[in-house]
Amino acid sequence: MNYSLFDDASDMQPWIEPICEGALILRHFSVSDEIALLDGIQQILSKHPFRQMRTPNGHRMSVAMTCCGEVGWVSDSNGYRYSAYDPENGEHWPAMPDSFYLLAVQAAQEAGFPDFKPDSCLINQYQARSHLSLHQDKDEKNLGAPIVSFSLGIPATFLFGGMQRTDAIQRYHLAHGDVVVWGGPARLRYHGVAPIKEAAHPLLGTQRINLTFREAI
Ligand code: MD6
Ligand code: FE
Repeated sequence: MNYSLFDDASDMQPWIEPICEGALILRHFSVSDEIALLDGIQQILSKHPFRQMRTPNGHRMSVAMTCCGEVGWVSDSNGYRYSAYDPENGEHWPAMPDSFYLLAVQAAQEAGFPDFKPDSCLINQYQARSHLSLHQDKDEKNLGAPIVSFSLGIPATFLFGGMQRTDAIQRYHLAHGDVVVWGGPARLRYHGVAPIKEAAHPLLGTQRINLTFREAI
């Protein structure tokens, strides 16, 4: 039984969950800006729809991606890299919406990274059973800058390992509105996303969307 008038609201109060030195989760951080984020995503998708890229060894990724900002992350038979152009249509990636930039800077600030100036945002779409294998984010030019990662829609289990692929892995439940900030001594830790379980979210339906902001160039 729920006796408090305020339980629903207080459940959504932001709070900080430390992961390790350099990494933490800002719980519920972006819930109040969900509409601005979804509007921005829709705008980007209208000209640069989600697509499943191929890894250098020819596998199609289960996660679908698009980008905004000065450069976007692309993968094909030539490898992973940042590019100013969408390989699907040759057009420049769309500018990062101001609302995205401001929210990412704010999140970084709250996590103790006051100088963050993201120039790239990778937008990932997960459906049920999509996953992201363990990897390091090391293609960015400024590894002194953190990565700021927004989760929207259905939940995920974030896998957080160590500096070696074979190190022990911690698991974190990421819900709509949660933001992971990741830098300093944690910047090159292996991480991934476990296969997504079927679920539905009132605003996003059966998908999870993840935005990751970086200083890539
Ligand atoms: C995701 N995120 O959460 C994938 N990388 O869908 C990442 O790969 C990631 O969340 C570096 C730092 C934070 C992240
Ligand atoms: Fe990553």
